[in-house]
Amino acid sequence: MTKDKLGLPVGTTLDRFIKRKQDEFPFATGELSQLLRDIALAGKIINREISRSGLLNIGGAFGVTNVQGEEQQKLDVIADIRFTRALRNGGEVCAIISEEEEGVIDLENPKGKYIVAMDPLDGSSNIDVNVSIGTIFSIYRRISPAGTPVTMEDVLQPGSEQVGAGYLLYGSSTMLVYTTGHGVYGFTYEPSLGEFFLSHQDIKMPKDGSIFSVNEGAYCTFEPAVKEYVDYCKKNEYSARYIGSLVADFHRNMLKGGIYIYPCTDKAPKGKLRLLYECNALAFIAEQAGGIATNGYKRIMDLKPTELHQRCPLFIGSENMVRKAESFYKKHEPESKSDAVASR
Ligand code: AHM
Ligand code: MG
Repeated sequence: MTKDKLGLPVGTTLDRFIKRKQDEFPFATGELSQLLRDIALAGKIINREISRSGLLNIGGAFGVTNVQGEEQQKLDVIADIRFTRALRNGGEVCAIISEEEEGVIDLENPKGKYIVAMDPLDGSSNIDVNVSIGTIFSIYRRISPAGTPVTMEDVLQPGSEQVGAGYLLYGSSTMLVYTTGHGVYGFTYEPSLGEFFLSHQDIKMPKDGSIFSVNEGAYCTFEPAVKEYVDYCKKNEYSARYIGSLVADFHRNMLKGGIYIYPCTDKAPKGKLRLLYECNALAFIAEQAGGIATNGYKRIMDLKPTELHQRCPLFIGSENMVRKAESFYKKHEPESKSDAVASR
């Protein structure tokens, strides 16, 4: 690959990169590659909507709540429609699970081999205040034969069965970061050319770090183990950084070294984040980058989902930091096991 004076790969577009990767797998049929292209296209469209949201009447609440009881923002709904449309038109996906829809969305592509779980616009509370937001996606291969109706077994697969996962980050620049289980690659969007270019090759998360990201507003209601870990971070003068957009907090921590925590709280007794379309995707990326993701006790990708919008606590980031956080749970295990473990 040609490199410029800064040592950066030059001229590798997302399309070219996907094609090159596909050629490395002799039996690849190209469908997963096309699916990634469809996601990138939807990402470009959302990026366009977001970047001019202050000018158009697409900010603010839509006036209804989603299945989680959360107020839907207009951009949440627009992103959901755009992604669903791109995946329906692509033809590789037979069904979608979305944060914005209660049930499984049947795309009426009976031949589609893949299932996508997605949060079309994550960090909704930041949409109207010009702060980074993201899109998260997880890709599974269906279990039932193509051409038959999609089953709950198809959509409730553990994260370890993902064949791909990624996110779009709409930040100071727009990025697409994804993995298909062979490392993590990041592409930065060049809006004047309408292309994503490879900018972050084979991303590796530092084993250790000094950033902790947690909403400390709920500190009083954290489990003792979480309180003690947060106190430990403060005693060691770690930096507290919390954007309130999971993708943005995760991305920063992956590049710089850090831990993101969304624990059980009084308001969110089982955690706030959703296993299928938030935790699993980022867990796959974290592990591919050398980090880890747990619910305090168990590996996120080993959890067997039982419902579409299932929530779980999340500890994700640099390996040594997450292991340290887990060690506080181990210390408290005898007293916290019955209630905390049961809820996991
Ligand atoms: P959303 O999917 O409705 O946007 O909620 C998920 C978001 C995450 O991006 C973020 O890390 C978290 O919720 C923030 O929650 P809180 O405001 O409780 O700290
Ligand atoms: Mg979300």
